[in-house]
Formats: sequence, C-alpha cells, structure tokens
Amino acid sequence: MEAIATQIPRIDVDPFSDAMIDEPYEMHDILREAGPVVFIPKYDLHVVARHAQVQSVLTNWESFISSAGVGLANFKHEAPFRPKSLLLEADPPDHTVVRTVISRVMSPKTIQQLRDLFEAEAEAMFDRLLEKGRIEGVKELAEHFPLKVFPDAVGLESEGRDNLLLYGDMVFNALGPRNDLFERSMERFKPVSSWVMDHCERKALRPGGLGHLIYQAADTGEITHEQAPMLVRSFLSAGVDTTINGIANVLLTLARHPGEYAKLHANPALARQTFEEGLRYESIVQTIFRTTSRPVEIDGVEIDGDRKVLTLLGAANRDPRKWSEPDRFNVDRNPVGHLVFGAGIHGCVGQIIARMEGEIVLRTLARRVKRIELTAPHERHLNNSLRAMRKLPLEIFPA
Ligand code: PQP
Repeated sequence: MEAIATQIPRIDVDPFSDAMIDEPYEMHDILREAGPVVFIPKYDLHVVARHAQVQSVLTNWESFISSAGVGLANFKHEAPFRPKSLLLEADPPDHTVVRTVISRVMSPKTIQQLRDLFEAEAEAMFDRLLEKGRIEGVKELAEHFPLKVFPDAVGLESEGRDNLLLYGDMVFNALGPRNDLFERSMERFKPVSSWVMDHCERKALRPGGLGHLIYQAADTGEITHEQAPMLVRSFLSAGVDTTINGIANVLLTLARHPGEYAKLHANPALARQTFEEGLRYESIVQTIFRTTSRPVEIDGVEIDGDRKVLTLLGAANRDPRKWSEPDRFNVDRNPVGHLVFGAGIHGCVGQIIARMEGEIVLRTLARRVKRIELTAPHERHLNNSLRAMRKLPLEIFPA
C-alpha cells in the first residue's frame, strides 16, 4: 500500500488561485501528463484530468458519491453552506426519485414546446443588437438571452432576475475552497438570498411553467411538498450562469477565429455543432468533485475511502488521448463524448434546454451577422468552478 501510495505524482499547484482560474490550460497539461491520478498537497486532494479517468469516476457513482458534496468541502465533516441540493448532492435511491421528476419536466418533449418562443426572442434580440453594432457581449447578449428565456420558462416574474446572477456565482464559487472569491460572492449574495428562496415557492410561479410542473409532481405524491421548492431552487442555481457563460465563451472563441466564424456564417446548420465544440474548447464547468465511499483503485492507483476527488472537466475535454489537435477550435469537429455535461446518473439534466439555447443563439447569429470582432480585450470573471466572463466588447456587422 505504502509503495503504491508514494507513486502518485504530487503537484504543487492551486487550481483555485486567480492566475490558474484565469488561464488554466498549462496547469491542465501538467496535471494530465503527470499520471492518471495526481495529488495536490495544498488541498489534500486527488485529481483526475484525463478523459478516460474523468469519465470512469463520473460513471461509477457507487464508489464516487455525490451526497458528501460535489465541491471541495466534505459534507461528512463540514456543514454544507446551504441546505444540500436534493438533486446534485444526493445518491440513489434518494437521487433517483427527484431525478425522475426533473427529467420529465426537462424532457425533449417539454423543452421542444419552448422552441418557438426562444427563436422569437433571439430574433428580437439581434434586431436590437444589429441596430447598435457595437455591443457589450456579456450584458447585452450572453446574459440577456438566458436571463429572459429560462426564467420565463420556469415561470418567474421579470422583476429582480439579476439576483439569479448573484446566486449562481455564489453556488459555483462554493464548489471550490473558502477563498476570497467565495467569501466575496457570498457577501454580494446575502442581501438577495430571501428573494431567491421566496421565488421557489408555488405562489411565485406562473401556472404552466417548469416550476409549476414540479409542484404538480408534489400534488400527485411523487415527491413531497417540502421537496418541491428545493427542486425549483436547483433550476435557479443551475439554469442561468451556466448557459450565460457557455454563450459568452463561444462568442469570444468565434471572434478570435474568424475563419471558423466564416464557416458557420456560410452554413448556419453548423450552429449546434459549433456550440458543442465551443463547450469542449472552453468548458463552462471546469471542476466537479466526488467523494470516495470506500477504498478505490483508478488505473492501479489506490485511494482511501472518504477522500475528495477532483475531476477536471476542462482538462478532459482537451486530452490528446481523446481528441486530435485538442487545442484547436474547429467547427467541423463533432465533439461527441466531451464531458462538459458530466456523465452517468448525474449527467446534466438541463442539457437539452442548454443546447437549444446555444443552438438558437448561434444560428440566429450565423444568419444575421456577417462578421464578429473584438473591439477591446475581453475581461474574465473569476469563479472557482465556472469559466466565466465579465466583459466582451464586440462589434457585429449585418449580413
Ligand atoms: C453544473 C444542480 C446543478 C449545473 C443544484 C444544482 C446546482 C448546480 C448544478 C452544475 N450544475 N451544471 O443546486 O441542484
């Protein structure tokens, strides 16, 4: 055991430092090439950064559990910073019950019914944006679209939706260590926390929306009435920051790769695939953790039970063992098997709506915009687990 344990490469790096969050790719390369499992002493943490190992950890939910938290904190020893998510921070059989309800509410059939609304919203947005030409791509495009269509779909009032941005930022920071990023986002979030929880209640949700469908599952007894607001909370936690930054990242990437944009413009049917490649190239969710439920072995490396394991989704999505020319953004690549939506029983339940949002934004862009240019350097927003953006100064030229 000793001999095997000492074979694990130890890498002195802090993936949650400002510098690594801002520019993680060199660190990914080092961690990925050091071995199938590496150890980061600062956090007493095992890390997997290769595609095959990330996938195998995520699909083995019995050995790598979620109920002890999917961030750095081990809920067996530390109190969660908020009541645990019934969906994200749960294992079967509890997880299975709520996952079944959410899967139905977010099913292809339900989500397809939203398509016309989303498309009309994208057209209206580009009418306005093209009138201006020069835009701030985060506020006016990447945030604007998901913050309109997703809370509309859930059935939330229009007033106060910016509060969801503060909530999402805090939830995803909380997956990392209790560093300054986390503390500061917690401070910003505190004044709006009651707004968020109040908007998970039935009376805050429009009949017919996705939130209301959750309450209907409580009416039939499939879940309890205490569980319903907590599942709406999952929508509000996961549903905006993720798609916002997915869209922001792909806009930046397209602006930096005019040749690839030209291909998309010439063939708007590439929109869906372009969004996927954008997700692979800049993984919105960079880090997600599991906890070992028992002693486990990954490729000959032994890990004790009750240990945190970090899966580096962003590194797996650029693993040369899986992808040819992984650091190249290529809209002709169909990146099937990327892990930005995770894998296994916790694979993103919102991926159908996320993909539809991305596809619609990119197809509308492709049709209506001939060229997209950065007019000043972009600014990243630092977050412990999201690859996020603060400012994206763009000029768009009408087709
Ligand atoms: C990545 C669920 C999912 C979505 C929750 C919750 C929070 C975040 C996420 C992570 N998430 N994509 O609170 O249930």
